[in-house]
Formats: sequence, C-alpha cells, structure tokens
Amino acid sequence: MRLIRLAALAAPLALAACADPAPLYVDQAWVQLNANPDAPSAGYFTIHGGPETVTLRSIQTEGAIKIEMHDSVMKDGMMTMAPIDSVAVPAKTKVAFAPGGKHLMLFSINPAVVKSGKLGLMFIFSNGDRLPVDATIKAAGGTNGGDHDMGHMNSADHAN
Ligand SMILES: [Cu+2]
Repeated sequence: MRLIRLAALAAPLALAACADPAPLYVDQAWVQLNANPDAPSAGYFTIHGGPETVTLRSIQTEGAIKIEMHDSVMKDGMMTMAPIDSVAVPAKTKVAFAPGGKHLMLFSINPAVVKSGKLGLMFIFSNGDRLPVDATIKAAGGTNGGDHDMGHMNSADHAN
C-alpha cells in the first residue's frame, strides 16, 4: 500500500523533470594571467547551449579596465587574432573559448581581484539571460601561456 502511494507521488515530479529542458549555462571559466603586467591576460570558458539557439552579445566585468572577445585565425601561416562582436551558441551545443581559439582579452585586471584569485564575469545573451560566472585566475608562467604570447603582440597592433 505504501509503495503504491509513493509511486503516485513520484510520477508528476519525474514528468516535470523531463519537460524542463537543460538551461543555458557557462562553466570552466578561468583566466591565464600574463607574465607581463602591461599586456592583457586571456580568459577561457565553456558555454553550454540551452533549449534555443542564442547569441552571446557581451561579457562584462568590474574587475578589469576593458574586456574584448577575440578569435584566433591562421593568416599566411601565422596565428593572429581578431576581435569578434558576438558568438552564436546553437541549442544544446557546447561552445568553448580555449587556448589557441576564441578567448577573452582582459586589460588591466584590478590587482585586488588578482589577489582574490577570482574574476567575476557577467555573460549577456540575446534571449535576455545574464549569467554571472566566477573565473579562476591562474598565475602567469604556466604551460598554457605560450601560444597566447604571440597573440598579445598582435593585439597591440589592432588595439591601437
Ligand atoms: Cu586576443
């Protein structure tokens, strides 16, 4: 008798869980500090597409003077990078910003924020979602910094 009653209670909950589509979210956010404090640092993360296709319109932070989205492109056999205004996030699809590809460029991160080890980012999407995400700040000198150093020099070209 008790088993039947429990099953009847559980069924509507299970249905509700199925009908609720996986939401749009962002994780694995981290910042690779640049060894040169005068050069921008790079930021990376993974966006998990939700039930509908959206566009990442902007990322904002109060922890840096300026933030830009960049993509890495091969040009005449050289890796260069170019600013991008927005990024399409197809439904139920992962979009990664990762070393060697798309990345954030963070100019003049507040030293107090660097000390705290976390940079607060606000992801703004075309469907109105505003998702706050903390990026873990990794110290300069790691093995991942290499492929971006060249990019930073190119950045100086197109930033001015
Ligand atoms: Cu860049």
